[in-house]
Amino acid sequence: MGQMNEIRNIVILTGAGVSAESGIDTFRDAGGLWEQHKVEDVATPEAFARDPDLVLRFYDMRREAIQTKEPNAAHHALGRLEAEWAKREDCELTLVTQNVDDLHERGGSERLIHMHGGHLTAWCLACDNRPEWREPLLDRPPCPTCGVAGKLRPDVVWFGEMPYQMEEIYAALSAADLFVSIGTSGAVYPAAGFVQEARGQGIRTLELNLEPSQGSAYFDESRHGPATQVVPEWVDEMLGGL
Ligand code: BV8
Repeated sequence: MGQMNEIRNIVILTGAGVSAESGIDTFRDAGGLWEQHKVEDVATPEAFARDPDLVLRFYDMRREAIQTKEPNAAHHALGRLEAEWAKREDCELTLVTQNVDDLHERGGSERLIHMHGGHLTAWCLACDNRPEWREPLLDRPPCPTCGVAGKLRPDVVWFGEMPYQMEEIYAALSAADLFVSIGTSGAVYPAAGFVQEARGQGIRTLELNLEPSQGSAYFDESRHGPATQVVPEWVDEMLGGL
């Protein structure tokens, strides 16, 4: 991995694999099927228009599930890396997650971009606010901001919708010395394209995943194993065994 001291700005991308050992199903392990639907067919604006109850039940079930889970050693290691990195002169760490759970926050990460939104805010289509939200949406509750009922949707980026904070992400990527992809299959764009973006700019790339992802060939280095093992090991290496 070359000299660690050359690495100042790091961009980390995580996917469902980083939360797998906390007991949150990945899209693959759940077979990507839910009630005989592929996630790509349920997580779309068209599906929401066609069968809002099906989509709301899908998200109510997952929103409830994540509130019973705990961050794992990988989340905590990334929180530790961020805290240590912040103490270093001219060093930046940006964590971009595709995950919609809050385990990175609870593992100590603060410089976090949820590019596909999150389970714990809702999006009111009447007033466009995104209030904190932990309850079901199936019964069409009123928006806590504007009071209009039945206009709250999951604040999650569906297939065909534009991911959040893309400018910020590309800005962080263009300033990076290292791009690390953790626990993602490399199946969904634009996230799956970040490694090619990094390579194109001559940025070092590392993959930490249970098994080779679809984009594995693009990485300078790939380490395979469970996130709770390979991520703390990598963080210790980056911190010089602090
Ligand atoms: C957009 C939120 C444009 C919802 C998600 C054809 C070609 C290329 C692209 C497309 C195409 N057709 C359509 C597209 C675009 C589409 C896309 O990429 N489709 C795919 C199916 C081909 N993308 C989009 O629509 C995106 N938007 O392109 O907008 C645009 C332009 C202009 C104007 C408007 C719009 C939006 C995509 C976002 C969809 N939302 N999530 C929700 O969560 O319900 S996607 C969801 O699946 C995740 O967020 C993630 O992004 C994606 C893949 O999931 P992963 O996190 O990678 O999880 P997965 O299960 O797949 O893999 C787990 C990995 O972990 C595995 O590798 C496994 O080995 C590993 N693992 C397992 N256990 C462990 C482990 N690793 C370590 N330790 C372990 N213990």
